[in-house]
Amino acid sequence: MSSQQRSSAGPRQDEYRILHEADLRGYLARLPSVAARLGGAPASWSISEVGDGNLNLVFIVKGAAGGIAVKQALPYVRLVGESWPLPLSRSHYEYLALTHQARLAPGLVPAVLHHNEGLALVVMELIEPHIIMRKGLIDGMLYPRFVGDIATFLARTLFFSSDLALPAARKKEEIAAFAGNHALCKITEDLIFTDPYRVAEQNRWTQPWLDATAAAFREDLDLHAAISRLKHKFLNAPEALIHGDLHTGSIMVTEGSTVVIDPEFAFYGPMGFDIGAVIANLLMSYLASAGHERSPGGRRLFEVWVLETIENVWTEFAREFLELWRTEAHGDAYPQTLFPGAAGAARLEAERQAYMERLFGDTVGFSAAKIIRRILGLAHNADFELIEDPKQRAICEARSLRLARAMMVDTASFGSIGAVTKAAWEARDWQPDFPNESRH
Ligand code: SR1
Ligand code: MG
Repeated sequence: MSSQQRSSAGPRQDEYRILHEADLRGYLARLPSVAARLGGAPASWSISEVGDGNLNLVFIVKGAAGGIAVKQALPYVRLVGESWPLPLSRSHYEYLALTHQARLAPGLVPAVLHHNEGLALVVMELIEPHIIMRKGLIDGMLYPRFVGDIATFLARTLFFSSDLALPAARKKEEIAAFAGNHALCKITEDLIFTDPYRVAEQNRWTQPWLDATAAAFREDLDLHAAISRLKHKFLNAPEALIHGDLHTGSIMVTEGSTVVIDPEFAFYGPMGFDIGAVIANLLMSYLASAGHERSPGGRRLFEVWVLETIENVWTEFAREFLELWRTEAHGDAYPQTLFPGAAGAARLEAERQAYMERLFGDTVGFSAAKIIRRILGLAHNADFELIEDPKQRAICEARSLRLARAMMVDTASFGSIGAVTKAAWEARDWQPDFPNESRH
C-alpha cells in the first residue's frame, strides 16, 4: 500500500501514531473482547487521558458494562519533551514483565487484555476503586493489606526468576529476553546513580536551602565511592527479574488490596533495587509527613504505621523468600547434593541467612540511592513537592538526605531493619542549619 493510499484509508491498525480520543475509540471498537467488556455503543464510551507519570499516555475508558486502562508509550520522555527520545520498545518489555509477574504473583498485577507492539500499546483491566498509593500516603491513609501483598509480590517475583528457582539455561534465556530494555536501564544509571552527585543540567533541588547540601554531595568522595559500588551492582548483577521502578506511584491500593503497575523498567537486575525502592518511598513518606501536618503531632498515628510498615515489609519479605527457598529451590544454585545430612542442612540454612544479610545490605544502599535522586535529581516525588512552604519542604528533604547519606556510606552500621527505622525516627527530629538562608 502506498503512503498516499494509506493516508486516504487512514493509518493501519498497528502503525505507530500517538493515539487521540477518536482514533482510540475506533481502535478499541475493533477489538471484540475489549468492546464487549466496555459494553454499549462505542460512541457512548467515556475516554480520559489521566497519565501523570513521567513517560507515557494513560487513558481510562469506561462503558456501560465496565472499564479498561490503556497505556501507550510516547517516542520521547513526557516529562521533558521531544528533545529526549525514548524507544517505544519499552512497551514490549512492560507487556513481557506484566505477563511474567501475573504468573509469578497472581492477583497482584493488572491483567493484560490486549497488546499491540506496533502501537506500543497495552490494554489492561481497570484497577478500581484503587488509588495511587503515594496519593493515599500523602493524605495520611493506612493500608493494612499492603505489607502482606508487597512482601508476596517481592518474594515471589524475585525468588521464582532467580537461580534459586530456575535452571541455568532458562535463566540465561530470560536475561536475554529483557536485555534489550537497556535504554530504560540507562535512565536509571544516569538519573539515580550518577547525576545527583555531579553538575547535571536537569538536576534540581529546593533552593536556596539545599544549595549547600547539593554542593557537599557533589564533593563527597565517600558518597561517590558508595554510589559507584551500587551502580556497578545495578549494571552487573542479573539476580532476578526486577520491576525496576517500584515506587509508591507504581502501586495502587485500597485498604484491602494492592496492585503493582508500570513495570516498563523491568530487566534482570539486583533484587535489592526493588526492595530498596519500596523502603525508600516509605521512608520519604514518613519524613515528608511533617510537611503535611495540619496541627503538631496530627499525623503521629500515620507516622508510626509507616515505620512499622517499613519493618514489616522487610521482615515479611525475608520470611516468605526464605520459605520459598526451603521448599521450592529447583534452580541450579546451591545444589542440594552438596549439603547432605543434618550437618549439610544446617550449613545450607546458615548460607541462606548470610545471603539474606547481603541482600539486606544491598537493600539499604539502593534505598538510600532512591531517596537522594528524588531530592537532588531530575524527577521528584509528590510527597515532598506538595509541601507548600518551601522551607518546610527543604527541612523534610534535608532530613531525608542526611539519613540516606548515612545509609549509603555506613551501610554496615544498619544491621537490621530496626536500625533503619530508628535512624528515620531520629532524623524526624533533626533540625538542619541552612547556611544559605540569609541570602534570600
Ligand atoms: C525521565 S524518567 C524519570 C523517572 O520516571 C520514572 O518513573 C523513573 O523513576 C525514572 O527514573
Ligand atoms: Mg512509571
